[in-house]
Amino acid sequence: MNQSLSIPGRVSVKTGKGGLSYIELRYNGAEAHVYLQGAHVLHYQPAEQAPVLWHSQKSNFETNRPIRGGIPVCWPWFGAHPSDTTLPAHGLARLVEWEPIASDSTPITTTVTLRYPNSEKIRASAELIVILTDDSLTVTLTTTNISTEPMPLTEALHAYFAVSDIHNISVHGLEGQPYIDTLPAVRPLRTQTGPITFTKETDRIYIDTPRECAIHDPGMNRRILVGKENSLSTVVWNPWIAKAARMPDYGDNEYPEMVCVETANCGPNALRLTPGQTHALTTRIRVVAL
Ligand code: TA6
Repeated sequence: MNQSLSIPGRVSVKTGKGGLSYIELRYNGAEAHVYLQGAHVLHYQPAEQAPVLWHSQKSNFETNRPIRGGIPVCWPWFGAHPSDTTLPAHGLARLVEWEPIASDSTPITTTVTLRYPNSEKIRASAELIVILTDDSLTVTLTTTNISTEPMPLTEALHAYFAVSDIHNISVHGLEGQPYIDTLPAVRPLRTQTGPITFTKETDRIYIDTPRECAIHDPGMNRRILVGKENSLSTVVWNPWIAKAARMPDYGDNEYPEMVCVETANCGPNALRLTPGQTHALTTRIRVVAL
């Protein structure tokens, strides 16, 4: 990142894990780290709070490989590619280095903007805007269809949140919502009854919901609020024991430490952008007392 984007005390470029570069955002005791690799927000910590995002101690930190944790950008498809099994799960965005193109500081915000490196593979441009305030982190992924054809789009800001113990937390805000249970082969549609609690591998796509979710964590005496704009899918995931053991970049005993609550558009909420259309997906993360 060229130094002209640095803002003393607010925006700086540093060398992080695996020698990868990241941008440190600071404001009024809060901080966030955005790795250029994948435009990947790895760390977010409000003042006087424990880190809000989680990442695996076994994560890779190499170009062309996804980072396990933080907020992976799943784009321009979520999950398996709809027609080409040779393509990586969750798209290409998280595998390449994005270019930081702008930074800004105001009396209440610190912001950085990164641009996806255009490629012939994807006839779309994308930017990620990360805004830090003293009590929130807002991440917006904008997509513009630069082709002359309609563009199918599924996407997620696939956030991994740090929790005290998966056995003792609950996720609120999706009560009564339909969801696709992705674990059985037939991927049945079910309806959420009450808050979400966790006793086994959980991998659900809640559909047709623009609602804010709250992760209630008594062990850390906090709620993590996951607000969103222009998103109708919310993905909730914990791999639990067996799947954790199958993932080389995820520790066997790490599953109690995290839960994913992902701001997305996928499944029946998939999008189709007309030529020239721009779409912005936003997640807004805040921590409040329980
Ligand atoms: O968001 C849930 C999910 O789609 C799970 O099925 C699991 O595969 C997770 O994403 C992680 O995917 P990744 O490709 O990062 O291992």
